[in-house]
Order: sequence, then C-alpha cells, then structure tokens
Amino acid sequence: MTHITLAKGDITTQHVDAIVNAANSSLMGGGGVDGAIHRRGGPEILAECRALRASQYGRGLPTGQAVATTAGELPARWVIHTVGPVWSASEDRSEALASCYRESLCVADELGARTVAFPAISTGIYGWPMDDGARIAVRTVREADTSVAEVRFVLFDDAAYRAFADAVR
Ligand code: AR6
Repeated sequence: MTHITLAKGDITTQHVDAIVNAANSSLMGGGGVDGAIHRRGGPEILAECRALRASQYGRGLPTGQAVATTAGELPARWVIHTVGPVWSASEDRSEALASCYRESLCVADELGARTVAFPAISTGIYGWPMDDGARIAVRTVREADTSVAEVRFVLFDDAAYRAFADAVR
C-alpha cells in the first residue's frame, strides 16, 4: 500500500527517487514548479526534454500524460514531467488531472522509483481551485495500482498544506 505524506516547502529540495514536474506540453520549461526544476536541476534536464520532443513527442506531451528525464543536479534521481489541464469553469477536466497522477505513478513504476514527490498539479498558473485539486490528487493516489511505497505531496504554502491535510482526512 502506498503511504501518503505531506510536506511544506520546495519540491526541488526533496530527497526522493523521483519528483514530478507540473510542466506544459512543450517540455521546454516555464514558471512555477517547472521554472524552479529547470533552474536548480541545470541544463541536462532540458537537453533530455529536447531529445524527447525530437524522438517521441514531436507535437508535445499531451495533457494527462507523463514522461521521465534525469533530475540533473537535484537530489532526486528522476524528474517525471506531466501536463495538467488548465482549469475550466465550463468543462469538467477532472479526469485529465487524475490522469496526471496515475500516469506519473505508472512511469515511476517503470523506473523502479519507490518514493515520489508531487506538487499540487494545475493549482498555480493553470488556475485549478486548491481544495478540489487536493481531493482529486489524494483520491487518485489512493486508488492507484502502484508499487510506489511513499507519495509525498510537497505544498508550497499554508493554504495548500491545509487543503491536502483536509483531503487526506
Ligand atoms: N515547489 C512546490 N510547489 C511549488 C513550487 C515549488 N518550487 N513552485 C510553485 N509551487 P504551477 P500549474 C506550487 O504554476 O498550475 C508553468 O509555467 C504552486 O503554488 O507550477 O500546473 C508550466 O510550464 C501551485 O500550488 O503549475 C506550465 O505552463 C502548484 O505548485 C504551467 O506553469 C502548481 O503551480 C503549469 O501550471
């Protein structure tokens, strides 16, 4: 069974096998978590992202899917890049958000990663309401069929931490 833990802070400093990046389809970096990972992880990560674009993902990584690269200079061994949906008030995109967590765990299993840190995917620049994003994250991890022993949600601020603590209860 997967043990869920919560931490407040910066995902780039986590000592886990893999950290998950809330990326965009281009895999070429951006702001938020994505910016922090590329900044602290160094150019090796972007080099692998470029190679993935050239080989497998000419049109970009689709929303809800996940793919791994090195973690460069970060303490983790791998970065698993996933693309969350942009929040929409008119369309329910929850399944795409759940898919990010599920597919990332599937990639983690393929890598043999036993400890995985996730940010609150889509809840920053992509505008997903934190409480709902937290519920989807926790529910999806609980229901996942995975060999990952620990999923650590790394929350950037108190409000995010509280939302995940409520979702876990
Ligand atoms: N560690 C942990 N959590 C963080 C960190 C960090 N270093 N930095 C931000 N957060 P976001 P998204 C929180 O915007 O909404 C990028 O430009 C943040 O407070 O990183 O999925 C990509 O390239 C929020 O709760 O990701 C895409 O274009 C959560 O992490 C787009 O943003 C996710 O915020 C993806 O947007």
